[in-house]
Amino acid sequence: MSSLNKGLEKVEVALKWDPSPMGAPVHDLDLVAATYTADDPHGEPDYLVHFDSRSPDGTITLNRDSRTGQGFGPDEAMTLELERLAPPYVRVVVGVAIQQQAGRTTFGDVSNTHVRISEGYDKLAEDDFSGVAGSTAATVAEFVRGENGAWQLHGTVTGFDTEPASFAREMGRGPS
Ligand SMILES: [Ca+2]
Repeated sequence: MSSLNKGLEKVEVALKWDPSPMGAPVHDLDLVAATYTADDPHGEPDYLVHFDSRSPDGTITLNRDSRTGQGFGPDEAMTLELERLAPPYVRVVVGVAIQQQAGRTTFGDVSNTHVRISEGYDKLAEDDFSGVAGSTAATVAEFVRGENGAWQLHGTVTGFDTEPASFAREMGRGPS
């Protein structure tokens, strides 16, 4: 094995947004990761990781969870230890869903949204969701295990228009 093919090992996805103004309904954004196995890489997720669901093997961790966007630094952050994922896992998709309460809330309604994907001090990608302002959810990263076993980051921010629960099931398929 050539070390030149070394892929991503441990990445972090960090999400920030500004709280809604005083008196307005709170904006609750959620990071969601879905894992896929080689049997069904674009179908049903094998498992999901989000605010009330953990990774069974501890490889994907939601380190920080916010329901309002208040505070300094990232409001939500997730660590993915890709190199520790068992061999059947070949794809992990990470998305952001906006909790829908009264009416329809899109990225355009939320101030200063920002997502950053990094490995150590290396920034791999970042986005401000301006390209998906009309969407209620979006995929932000797709990690794929190549034939040589190395994990790579693919894809860009893609908008969806679904509730968080259905988004988590559908996000691996791409927008319909
Ligand atoms: Ca949240």
